Amino acid sequence: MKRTTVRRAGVVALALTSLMGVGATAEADAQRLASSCGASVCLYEHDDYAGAQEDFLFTSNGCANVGALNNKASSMRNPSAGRMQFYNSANCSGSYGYAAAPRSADSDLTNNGFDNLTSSVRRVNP
Ligand SMILES: [Ca+2]
Ligand SMILES: [Ca+2]
Repeated sequence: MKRTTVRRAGVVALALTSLMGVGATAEADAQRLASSCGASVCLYEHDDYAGAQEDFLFTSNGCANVGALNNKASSMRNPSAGRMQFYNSANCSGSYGYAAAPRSADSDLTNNGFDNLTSSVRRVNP
């Protein structure tokens, strides 16, 4: 099995989310809308950065397969300086169907024809 230089941070992010108190929900929601992505690129299950979140931390250019959110991502944040390409197939095979510019976010992938399709993400140079 080919090793990748990509480290998955999704488990950490989910653990932090579960530690937030009930009283902090409204504040947490506001914070989430402002920015909830501390990794290189983050996928969200629903539009407007809602639902489950999966984080990807790229330390170099490379490809990462989507885990729990495979074929479920409906919005994304890319706070990194890298351009990200989203693929319908695993292992970034074939041609990408969506590209995220550095420091960009998209609250709804539907208008890009890529709702619930992303199976892998590749970081490439801008
Ligand atoms: Ca979805
Ligand atoms: Ca797919």
